[in-house]
Amino acid sequence: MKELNSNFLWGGSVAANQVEGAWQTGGKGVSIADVMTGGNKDTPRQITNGVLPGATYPSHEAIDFFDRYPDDIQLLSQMHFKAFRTSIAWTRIFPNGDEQTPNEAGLAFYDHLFDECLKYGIEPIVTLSHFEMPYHLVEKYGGWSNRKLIDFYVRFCKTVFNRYKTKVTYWMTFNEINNQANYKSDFAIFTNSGILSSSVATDDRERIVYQASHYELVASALAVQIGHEINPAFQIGCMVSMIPIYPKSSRPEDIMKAERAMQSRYWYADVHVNGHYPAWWQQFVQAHHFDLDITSEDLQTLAAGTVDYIGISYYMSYVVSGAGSGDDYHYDEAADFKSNQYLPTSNWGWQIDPTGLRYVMNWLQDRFPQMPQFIVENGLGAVDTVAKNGQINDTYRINYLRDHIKQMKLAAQVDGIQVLGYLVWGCIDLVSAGTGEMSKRYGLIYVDKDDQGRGTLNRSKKASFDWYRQVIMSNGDDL
Ligand code: BGP
Repeated sequence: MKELNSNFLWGGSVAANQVEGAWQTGGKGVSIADVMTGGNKDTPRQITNGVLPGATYPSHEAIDFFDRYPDDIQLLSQMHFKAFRTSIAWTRIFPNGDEQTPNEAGLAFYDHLFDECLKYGIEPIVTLSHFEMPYHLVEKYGGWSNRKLIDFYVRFCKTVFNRYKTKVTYWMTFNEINNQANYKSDFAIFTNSGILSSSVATDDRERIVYQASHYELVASALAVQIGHEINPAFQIGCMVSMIPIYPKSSRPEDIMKAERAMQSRYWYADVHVNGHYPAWWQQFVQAHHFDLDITSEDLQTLAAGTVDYIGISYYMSYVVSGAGSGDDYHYDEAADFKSNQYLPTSNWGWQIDPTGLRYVMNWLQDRFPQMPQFIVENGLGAVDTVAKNGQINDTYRINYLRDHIKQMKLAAQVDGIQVLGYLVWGCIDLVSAGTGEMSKRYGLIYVDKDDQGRGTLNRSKKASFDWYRQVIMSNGDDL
């Protein structure tokens, strides 16, 4: 079997709002993440106006990466990381989002962070927007339902592209942009589109999310063009949450339903990569009289701003069955997704499916044959126990990662897919995006903090730390 490239980007990823804390330091403004309470797997996080009495805001301190990043990056370098993905908190650079002038203290923070990575030969990989838009843009403009957001986002991108053009090569425009396809989820439309569900009539939600998605896609395409003008060597990708949706049986209705659910979740990638909307999408918005604001200039922008690679997050798969709305592109994640009898489930109900990773990589390859793929998130959220001697034996995590890396290697080595790299999500324990918990841990490095915010914040190595170092040093041979 052919080897993985010697410059394969092994490493890990985080997002600013899930690690940094220091939510008001250095002139930082309030972001979406800063007004979300904690929750757990049974109780959803609440979206507040930031003043809910007694609320805990897990992002306010997070794991204090803002102050501790030199030590943390040093730990990652001990695993021989080649790449480290984080996001730039928009609110450190433009605290409200609609200012003309950036905040120098915020810009300086990321200069130092990227320098620290580069010192160890670690490539910084940057997500421009990862569930952390300025809350002011939600309140004043209705988030991405407003066309004005395009200008604000583009100004932010231009500023950071120029500032870090000699330090950062790999960028992604929006984290998991396609999650808002699940427009019935309050969490999805708040974190992706910056829209408060309370401000939208239920029967208008879908239209508004399509409109917001269009503005985001235009903004992404503009960012790609501007980025390439600033530095032609930039590699600017999209980022799509890949969850394969399988038919529950061989019934043709189930198969059609699964195919349509896939189309409904992944048309965002069609636009990012092909530069235009798929035919079914155009029919669909017409048939539903959505009357979207899409100009001919927008369509030219989409065509001119196609991405350089597809970033993928991968955790699980789902199953659907065809009873119901098979003739329409509507699908409802909460109601339609069924469990798969052949797969085990994580403590948080995510169905573990390593083969599904190879499957979605092939699915994308068939759809976008020339596009390199980059696995920018994969990992297991689990409860870790610290033994009396201080050891954390996370064999379940090692098994999960090993099984997924094996499938990723088959995709690269047998199926001929160009894979740029593989990043373990939450390589250091962090605040869960979905639940706000600390106890849903993904890390190779343990952080002493619990769901109530208690703990020393001390870092310690889990068993997976040494295992992953060996994986990287052997370029994926020694699993
Ligand atoms: C993705 C997000 C991440 C991340 C991860 C795990 O959806 O891009 O921000 O947190 O999933 O999800 P969770 O934190 O809910 O376990």
